[in-house]
Amino acid sequence: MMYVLKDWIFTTDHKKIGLLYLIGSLAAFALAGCMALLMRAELSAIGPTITTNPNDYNVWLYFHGAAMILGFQIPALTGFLANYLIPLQIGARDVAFPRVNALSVWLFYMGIILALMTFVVPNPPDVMWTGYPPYSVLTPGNTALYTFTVLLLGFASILGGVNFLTTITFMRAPGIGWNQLNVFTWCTYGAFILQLIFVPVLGTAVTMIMLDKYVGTHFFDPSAGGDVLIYQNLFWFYSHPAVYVIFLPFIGIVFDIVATFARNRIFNYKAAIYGGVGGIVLLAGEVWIHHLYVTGMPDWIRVGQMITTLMISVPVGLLFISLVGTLYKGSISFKTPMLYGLSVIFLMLIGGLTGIPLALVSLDLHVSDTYFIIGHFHYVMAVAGTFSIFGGVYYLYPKFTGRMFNETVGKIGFWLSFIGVNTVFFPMMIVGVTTGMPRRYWDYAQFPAAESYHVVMTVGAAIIAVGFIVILINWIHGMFRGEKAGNNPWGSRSLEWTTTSPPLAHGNWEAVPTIEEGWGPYEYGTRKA
Ligand code: HEM
Ligand SMILES: [Cu+2]
Repeated sequence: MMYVLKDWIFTTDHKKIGLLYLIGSLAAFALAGCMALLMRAELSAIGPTITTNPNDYNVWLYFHGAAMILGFQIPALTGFLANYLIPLQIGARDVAFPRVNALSVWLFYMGIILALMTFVVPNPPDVMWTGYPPYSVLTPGNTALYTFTVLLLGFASILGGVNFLTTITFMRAPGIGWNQLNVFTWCTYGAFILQLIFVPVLGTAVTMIMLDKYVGTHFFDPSAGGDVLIYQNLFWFYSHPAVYVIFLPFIGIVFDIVATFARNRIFNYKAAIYGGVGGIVLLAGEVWIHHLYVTGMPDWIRVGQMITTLMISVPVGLLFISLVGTLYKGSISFKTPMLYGLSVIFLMLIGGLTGIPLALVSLDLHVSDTYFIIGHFHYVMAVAGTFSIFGGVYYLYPKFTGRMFNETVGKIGFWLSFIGVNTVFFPMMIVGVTTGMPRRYWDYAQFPAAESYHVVMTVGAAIIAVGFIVILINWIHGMFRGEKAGNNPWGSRSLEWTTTSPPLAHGNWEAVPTIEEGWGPYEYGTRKA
C-alpha cells in the first residue's frame, strides 16, 4: 500500500498525473455541485428557506463559480485530458518536462486545498469568482484565500502550457505532421497559447486586490485616484479568453468522440483547424468589453467590441459546421460517449444562439445581470463543457482502467443529467427575460412571478444530482467488476488506441510507433480529404 501511495505521490508519468488531475477536478465538481444544490434549495421558495444569513449564499456562490471554472473545468480539460491523451496521440513516451508536470499537478492540489479552507476559516471569502473591488477590498471576508487560490491554479496552468506547447511542437513521432494531429491535440495547443498569454493578467489583477486590501495601495480606490474599472477590464481581459481555454479542448475531445463513433473522417479538417482554432486564438483577446457594456463605457469601444464579438462567432461556427459535417454519411453507433458528444452539439446550439444577441449592446443592456445570462453561459460553457468532460472520461475509461463500464447504467446516467440540465437552465433564460430576475440574489420577494420557475429549476438540480451519483457508481463499479476492455474497444483509428489498456506504465509503447505513409487518426476509408 505504502509503495502504491509513494508511486502516485512521486510519479512523473503523464498518465498518472492526468488521473491525479481527474480525481482532484471531479472532487471540485462534486463540492461546487453541492453549493449549487444549496443555492437552489434556498431559492426554491420566496423568503429564507435553508438559511437566514444572506452571506451564506454569497459564500456558496463564490465557491460554486470559482471551483467549477478554476478547480473543475480548466484542470479536467487541460490537466486530465491533455496529460492522458496528447503524448499518446502524438506517439510520444511522455511530455517534454515530466518533473515540471509533476510540480504543476501538486500546485493544482495546493490550490484546491486552499480553496477548501473556505469551509474552515471564520470569515470565508465571499467575493464571487469575479472578485470585483471595492467589495473584495472592503469585505471582512478572507479575500487572500481567493487570491492565493487563483495564483496557485494559475501557476499550475502556466507550467502546463509550457510543457504541452513544447511537447506537441517537438515530440511528435516521426511521420506525424501538423495535418495528421488529432483535433483534440490542435485545440489544446490553441488553448495553451491563450493560457500563457492571459493567465498572467489575472494573476496581476488579483495581486493588486491583495495589495489594496492588505498593504494599503489605491489601485481601485476612486477617492485616491484609483478606478474599479481597471480591475473589471483586467479580469475579463483574462476571463473571456479563459472561456476558449475551456471551449477549445472540450470541442476537441467531442470531435475525436464523434469521428470514432461515426466512423468518419473530419469534415473540412483544415478549415476547422486553421480557420476555427486559429481564428479563435487570434480574436480571443479582442472581445472582453461585452462583459462591461453596462459600465458606462464610451460607445466607440462598445460598438467596436460588438463587431469583434460577432466576428468571433465565425471561427466558432466553422468548428461547429465541421463537427456536424463529420456526422454526414457516417455509420453512427450511440454508445454512451457518443451520447455525450452529440448532446454537446445540442447544448452548444442553444448556448451559441442565445450568445449572439448578447453581443449586441442594445439587447445586452436589457438582460445584463439577469437569469438570462446565467442560463446562457451554463449552456454554452458550463454544461457543454461538463458533458464533454464526462464524454471524455467515458471515452478513455477502457484505456485508463483496462475495463468496461456498464453501458445501460451509462445511458441512464446520461439521460438523467441531460433532462436535469435542461430543466434547470432553460427556465433560467425564460425567467430572466420575462421577469428580469437578477442574478446573485438570495431572495426574490420583488419578483413573485419567478417563484414557479425557481421550483422547476430546483427539481432540475435534484435530477442532475441523482444523475451524477448514478455516473459515479458506474465508474467505480466498472473499475473493479467491469469486463476486460482490450486495446481498442471502440475500433478507433487514433494512435492512443494502439497501446495496451492501460498503456505501459513507462513509455506507453514497447517501441515508438512507426507511422505509415498516409496514416491519419481519422482514416475510416470514407470521404476524400
Ligand atoms: C451541475 C449543475 C449546476 C447547477 C445546478 C448550477 C447552478 C447555478 C446557480 C443556481 C447559480 C447562481 C445564480 C445566481 O444566484 O446568480 C450559478 C452560478 C454560476 N455557475 Fe453554476 N451550476 C451548475 C454547474 C456549473 C458548472 C459546470 C459551471 C462551470 C463553469 C458553473 C459555473 C457557474 C458560474 C461561473 C456562476 C456565476 C457565479 C457568479 O455569479 O459569480 N456552474 N450556477
Ligand atoms: Cu465573454
